[in-house]
Parts: sequence; C-alpha cells; structure tokens
Amino acid sequence: MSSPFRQAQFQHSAYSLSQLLPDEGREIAFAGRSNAGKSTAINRLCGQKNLCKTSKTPGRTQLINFFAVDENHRLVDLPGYGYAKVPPKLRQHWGQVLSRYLSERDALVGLVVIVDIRRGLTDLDWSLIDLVDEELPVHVLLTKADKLKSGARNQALLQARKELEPQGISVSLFSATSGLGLEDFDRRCREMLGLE
Ligand SMILES: Nc1nc2c(ncn2[C@@H]2O[C@H](COP(=O)(O)OP(=O)(O)O)[C@@H](O)[C@H]2O)c(=O)[nH]1
Ligand SMILES: [Mg+2]
Repeated sequence: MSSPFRQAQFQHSAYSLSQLLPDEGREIAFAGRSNAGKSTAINRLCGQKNLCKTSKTPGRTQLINFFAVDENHRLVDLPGYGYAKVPPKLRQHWGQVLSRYLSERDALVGLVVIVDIRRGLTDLDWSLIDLVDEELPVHVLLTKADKLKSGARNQALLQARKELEPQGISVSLFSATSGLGLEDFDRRCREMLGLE
C-alpha cells in the first residue's frame, strides 16, 4: 500500500501556544488518554518504528509534536491526558494549551481520538471532543483490537457506533500489532487532510 504518510518527518515540538508552527496549510491532530496507543498508531500509519516515541510509562509525551507529510500537510501528536500522576500545575497548563489549540487553530481540519477498545470512550474523551467546532471531522480509532476476541471486538464497535454516529463521528477498529484496520485508518486520515 502506498501512503503519503510513509514520508512523514518530524518537524517541530511546541510546549506552549506561542511555539506552535504558523497557522497555515492543513493538519490533523491525534489525541487520546495516556497509554491508549496513540504514538504506536501514528508510527504504524507512517510505517516508521520510531517516528513518535512510545513508552510503557504513561504520561510522558509533554509536547505538541508536528510531523510534515508534505509542504502543506501535517500530523500533530497532542499530549496524552488522564494520567493521574501528572502534577496539577502541569495538567492545568496542558488543559489550557489543548483547549485553545483545538478551538482556535485554523489549520486544524480533523481530529483523531485514539481509544483503547477495552476501555471505550470516557468522559475525558468526550470533553476533548466537545472542545472542537461541531463542523470539524472527528474520527475515533478503537485501538488494541488484538486484545479482544472477535465477538467482544464487534460488540465494542457496535457500542461505539451507537454513541458516536448520531454526533456525526466516524469510528473504526485498529490494531497496530496485527495491522487490522490500517487501510481504513489511512484512508480516513487522507480524506480529512484532502490528500487523495
Ligand atoms: N497489543 C497491542 N498493544 C498496543 C497497541 N498499540 C499500543 N500498544 C501498547 O500500548 C502501550 C502504550 O502505547 P503508546 O503508543 O506509547 O501509547 P500513548 O501513550 O497513547 O502514546 C505500549 O506498551 C504499546 O506497545 C496495539 O494495537 N496492540
Ligand atoms: Mg505517546
């Protein structure tokens, strides 16, 4: 499968809003609870093992990382949320940065929310989704699907569809380990970015 994301390259890290790249071109952002499998999913999408750092210790990604797909298209890895051990000050800092980025960024043309299929959507995921404009395309990726047997996996997909489709949010199954759902994930990302 030839995918534009295979050419993705690390471009820039930002710790605060003033450090974001200029608000130009098109980008899609990836968000999710710490340890949901976000970095692993981005690496698999891009066919690169170490584009994003993955970790067994949650709560480590503390920067907004930009990856260039080409001159006008970017992937943006947002800091994970929901990790209890993050000091309150830092949590507050990130809450503010995330909410302003998601609500004000003109270049943002889509949001991918990475969800551990065993956990399902949580209140924190919903409060993040609530920050973006109603018109913004949102996709929920149910990852680690390899961790469930096919019956439970399909049950989780149906449940998520029931919650998300009335809100106009698409959802798909994914496993970085087996590659399940990779083509759909790739297609949805290209669609949001307008890369065909
Ligand atoms: N079995 C399985 N493990 C996964 C999958 N995706 C991620 N993981 C594991 O989940 C842990 C957290 O992944 P990571 O990508 O660092 O999560 P992040 O905090 O959301 O960026 C790591 O130990 C990964 O190896 C998957 O699709 N299947
Ligand atoms: Mg990560």
